[in-house]
Amino acid sequence: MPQGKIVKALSGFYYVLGEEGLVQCRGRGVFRKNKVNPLVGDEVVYQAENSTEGYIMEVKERRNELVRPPIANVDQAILVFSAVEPEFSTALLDRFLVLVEYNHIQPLIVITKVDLLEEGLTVLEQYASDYREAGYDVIFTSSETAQGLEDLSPYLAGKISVFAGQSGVGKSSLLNALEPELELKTNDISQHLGRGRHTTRHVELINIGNSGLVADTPGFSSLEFTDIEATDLNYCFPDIERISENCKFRGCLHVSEPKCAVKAAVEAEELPTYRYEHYKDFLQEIKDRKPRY
Ligand SMILES: Nc1nc2c(ncn2[C@@H]2O[C@H](COP(=O)(O)OP(=O)(O)O)[C@@H](O)[C@H]2O)c(=O)[nH]1
Ligand SMILES: [Mg+2]
Ligand SMILES: [Zn+2]
Repeated sequence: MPQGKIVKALSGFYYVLGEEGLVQCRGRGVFRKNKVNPLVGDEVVYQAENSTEGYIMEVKERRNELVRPPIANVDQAILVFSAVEPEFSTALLDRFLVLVEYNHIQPLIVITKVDLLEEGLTVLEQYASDYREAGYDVIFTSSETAQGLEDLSPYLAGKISVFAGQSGVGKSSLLNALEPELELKTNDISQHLGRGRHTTRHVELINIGNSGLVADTPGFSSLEFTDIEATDLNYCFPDIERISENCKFRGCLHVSEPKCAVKAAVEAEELPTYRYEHYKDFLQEIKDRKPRY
């Protein structure tokens, strides 16, 4: 039986991109009984009734699963941050990075609107160098001048990506610049009109460039650490995780423990102070979180 990937879910139909093109499928009744809920991004086995219609017979095991937007098997999160308007924020970037790492998704940092920078590029270059040191890839782009777009394209090929980032940073502009036929609305203020519109929207993976699939709705819209435990946080900062191998105590939280390699690395300027400060802020936020019942 043929296999494919669900690229859109709408009104009880799943649109499966198979080798022969798009097939409109229904789920088998047995899914409802076993509470298997096929998601956009799922790899499925389907039975074709004819060249355009069929039934999903099996959903392959998922590598991961996002709740908002509901997508399975996300390969990559493109974290879009503008150089200015709104101002670049390492606190917000670190928060996104933690959420992405916690979901075991590969992040890519994209800094947009570099055409608006006059001074200030050196500051951003320093941040970029810090994040590269931590283990992340960083790309500078402008949708105005097309700078950096050719650097970004290869990252999208053959993967399912979600774009994430504050409203107004240039996500839609970036997608339009990569794929002009999309004509996505930019400067879209409807995002501010509450969450109702978002939850009722269907999710679709759109084709970008050759063979890249991108979710048409931004990911990681909730920036709260609802599931992350204090001991998980270390693993959501790859630079801190690496250094922590030299902490004296296993399970060191790098706050008040003696012989902490992470604190020593900050003192020695081997770890940027702001990364450590954000780690501590997030740790406190997790500790202060109300228990769930
Ligand atoms: N100068 C400049 N403006 C940009 C760039 N990218 C986006 N913008 C502007 O920033 C605003 C928000 O962009 P949009 O793509 O809607 O952001 P989104 O909310 O993240 O999708 C719009 O007015 C865009 O024209 C860029 O690279 N350079
Ligand atoms: Mg947008
Ligand atoms: Zn430590």
